[in-house]
Amino acid sequence: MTLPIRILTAVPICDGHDSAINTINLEFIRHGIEVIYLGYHRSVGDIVRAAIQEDVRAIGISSYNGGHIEFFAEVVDLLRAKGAADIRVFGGGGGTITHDDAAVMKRKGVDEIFFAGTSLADMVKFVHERYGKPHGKRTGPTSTDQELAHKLTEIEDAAGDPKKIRNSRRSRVIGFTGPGGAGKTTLIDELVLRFLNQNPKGRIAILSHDPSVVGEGALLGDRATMINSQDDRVFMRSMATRGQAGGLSPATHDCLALLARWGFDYVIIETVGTGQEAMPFQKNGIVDLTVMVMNPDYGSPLQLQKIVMLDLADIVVVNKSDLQRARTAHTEIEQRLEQNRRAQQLIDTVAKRHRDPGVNRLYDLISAVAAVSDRRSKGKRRS
Ligand code: B12
Ligand SMILES: Nc1nc2c(ncn2[C@@H]2O[C@H](COP(=O)(O)OP(=O)(O)OP(=O)(O)O)[C@@H](O)[C@H]2O)c(=O)[nH]1
Ligand SMILES: [Mg+2]
Repeated sequence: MTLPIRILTAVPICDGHDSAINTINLEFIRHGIEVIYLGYHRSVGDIVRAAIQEDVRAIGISSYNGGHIEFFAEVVDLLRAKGAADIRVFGGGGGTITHDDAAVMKRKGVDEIFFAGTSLADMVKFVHERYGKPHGKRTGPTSTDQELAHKLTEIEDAAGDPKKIRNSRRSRVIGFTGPGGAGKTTLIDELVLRFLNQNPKGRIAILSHDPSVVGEGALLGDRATMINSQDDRVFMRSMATRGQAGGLSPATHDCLALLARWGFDYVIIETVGTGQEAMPFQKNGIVDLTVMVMNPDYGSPLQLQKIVMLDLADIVVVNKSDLQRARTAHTEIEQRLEQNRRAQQLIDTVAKRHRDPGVNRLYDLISAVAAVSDRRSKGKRRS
């Protein structure tokens, strides 16, 4: 089976023209390409960091507001400086990039520039022909992030042939799940902000999932929602489920095992938006704490009865508490959890609000649980 091509797409800093790249992303994923979309208004540093962590074969940049000669060249130069010249660069910008500009850009190391009037089919063909082959043998990684990124690619591409990564975990692993659009990524990004502020030397990893069917492409869009996580102390990797139902990918377990012994303080895992029957962390045995993020608009209490994760989660979050139905949702979910007779916590949050007290409470709770499990494992080691 041919492995999906992974590429990163983005729009440069001070540029909000994302309509072209949104159209192109859709066309790419329809043709089997996995696109990690970083969003618009992105700096050279953010783009290169993301491309290295995601270990993509190429970066597609869509630029309309000028400065493209310098911007594309800076991306190429920074990739080279980081020992990641195997990640190629291409892009377009309609009529704002002239043929003369494109010639200069190519001399500076850009593979291709697409002009106004190019068909989407031609761009898809280019990506398949130019970036169809996996990275060949690469020179040794120049950073631990790059080494980790290469290893994750090996694991992902060998999924189905598990490598049996040793589960000798050093990090605390927190699993986030919940229905599509409930606010999982926004919430994780806010928790990351608190972690970075309180741990000046700490590092955190995020393994984030979006759905895909075997042999088809995927839009891996969680990075576009992240603001605080665009930081050198955050290692983020996006994965497509590649045909596996239930919210995770066939390679998740091994990737998670590797991340968990790499030396991060926390590893956070986000599932795809899940349905009523999903129990994504049951088989993994590697998650310390599970957080179920709910949207207040789930329907009626009858729907709540059917959601299996509400029996299993350690913490249930009613996000979007700014919405009108949130109060009712809190009461209904509280009643649902009482039937479980377990010590589950219920927290209301507004993840999209800065300094939200609910998110603070969630952060404190996660830190407290982590501290208890640290003490326990230290105790075990001593005895
Ligand atoms: C749509 C549009 C907008 C929309 C943007 C909506 C959105 N969310 O993207 C709105 C109205 C919001 C807008 C706003 C502005 N715009 Co405007 N906008 C355009 C417009 C009309 C079309 C661009 C477009 O999306 N084309 C559709 C794409 C699919 O086709 P294409 O451009 O021909 O691209 C082809 C290839 O290049 C390739 N391609 C493009 N990108 C990529 C990337 C990859 C990876 C690949 C493989 C291929 C590829 O795909 C296409 C295939 O045929 C252009 C004018 C024009 N006709 O180009 C101005 C234009 C880009 N805008 C312009 C300006 C100045 C602005 C504003 C500053 C206006 C203002 N004063 O407020 C703001 C800035 C917005 C911001 N925050 O950055 C100028 C830029 C001038 C310059 N650079 O010198 C232009 C050229 C208009 C003009 N002639 O003055 N704009
Ligand atoms: N009103 C409101 N909107 C929010 C809140 N938190 C997140 N959102 C919005 O909800 C939308 C989805 O947020 P995400 O964080 O991408 O949700 P998600 O659960 O990660 O989505 P998937 O990964 O696609 O399942 C975004 O437009 C957010 O801005 C909140 O507390 N209140
Ligand atoms: Mg998400």
